[in-house]
Amino acid sequence: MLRRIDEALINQANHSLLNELEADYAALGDKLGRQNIDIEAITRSAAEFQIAVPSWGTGTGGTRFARFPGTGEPRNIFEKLEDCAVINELSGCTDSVSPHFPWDKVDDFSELKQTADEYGIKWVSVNSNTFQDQPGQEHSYKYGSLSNTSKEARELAIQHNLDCIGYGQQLGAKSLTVWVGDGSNHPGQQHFQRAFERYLASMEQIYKGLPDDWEMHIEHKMFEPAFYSTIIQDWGSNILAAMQLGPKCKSLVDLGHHAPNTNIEMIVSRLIQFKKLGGFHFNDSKYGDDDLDSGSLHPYQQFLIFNELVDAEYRKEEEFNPAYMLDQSHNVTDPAESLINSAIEVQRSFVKALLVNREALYGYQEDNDALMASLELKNAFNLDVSPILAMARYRKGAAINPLAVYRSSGYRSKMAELRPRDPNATGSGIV
Ligand code: AOS
Ligand code: ZN
Ligand code: ZN
Ligand code: ZN
Repeated sequence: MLRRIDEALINQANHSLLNELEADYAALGDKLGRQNIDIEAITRSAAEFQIAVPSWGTGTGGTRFARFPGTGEPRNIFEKLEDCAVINELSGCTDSVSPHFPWDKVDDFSELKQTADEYGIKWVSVNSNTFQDQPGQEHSYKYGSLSNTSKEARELAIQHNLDCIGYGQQLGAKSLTVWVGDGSNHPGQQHFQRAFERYLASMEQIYKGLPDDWEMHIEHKMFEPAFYSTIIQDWGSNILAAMQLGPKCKSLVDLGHHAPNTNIEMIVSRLIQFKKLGGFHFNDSKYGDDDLDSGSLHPYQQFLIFNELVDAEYRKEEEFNPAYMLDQSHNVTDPAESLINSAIEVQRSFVKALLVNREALYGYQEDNDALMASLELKNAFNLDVSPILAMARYRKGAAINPLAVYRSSGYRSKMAELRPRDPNATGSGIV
């Protein structure tokens, strides 16, 4: 197996932290034992939890105003993969990457797949991009892509999505994520129904091109880049489209794509109930699609989402297999550090949700005991599960303290030497 971070560095750092971790883990094990929770079972589940890294998240993001790249950033998909391998080696919970085309330019897919295999990294959901024109593009997406009034523009967008499926097949991925920026900026600019009909007709063509064992995930977003109306603006339009298209089409929930204070966990429950939950783009936000680091502002909301997910697993809900991905914009941090920390924050929400006593909660719900029901959740959320997360990492050979090892490895400054910045490079600023 190819490695980016020296194992000896991780082992040495782990060695110096192990006594402390074992003491904390034993204390937490005693505490959970008193609630009849087996810490070992929880740690095993924590170790199995995996979330995908978005290839575009490994570079510094930005806004329409500016982008401030750091040094040593990846310049192509192979270098992005290298950083993803680092993130996985240290966190132990990010064994897959979600690519974005055509941002990720690939000449030889088998070489890319082979390199990823050597790092122990899988390729998951392939993202298409019809929200910007590529140099020399014959028919513009200025007035939309899959819903454009121009047949030629729609056909171009359909073909690009079909191409993405082909790329994904070569990488071993099993799903296509479709997010479009289509919409309008002026009342009256677009006929809502006709635009949605055109979108659905285009998506039908893409659906027909899905291999039998593939899924297609539709991502909704309230606004931006269109500021008056967006074609798939919320989970309502999303699930309608997914239902119309067929069982292989499901909805994807990006946490930042809702109006502030939206009850996202309830949307998740509805999508689970109707077998339409395809996956997630995790991030956090205060105002709009800010793409802040996961769990940095609303950890309780993230926990409540996992409460629904763990509940669905507990009830053995059929056709329930959502894909977990991060989708964040790292504007002021080293993207690798943010991705390591965010993956662990999502894993933390999952682990806390495992601590909820489901049968007790159902009992409180039946009895309409609102306070005890809410405390069943809150008590799980309030527990510090860090020793479980650290022990899960340690046992898989990842780092007890991933950020400390990352910094002591000097990885980014080494990359600054190996990856001189191309002054003409365009960044993937939109996330
Ligand atoms: C855009 O806001 C969405 O979050 C999409 O997931 C998008 O494809 C991705 O963030 C890359 O821009
Ligand atoms: Zn997203
Ligand atoms: Zn977004
Ligand atoms: Zn995003």
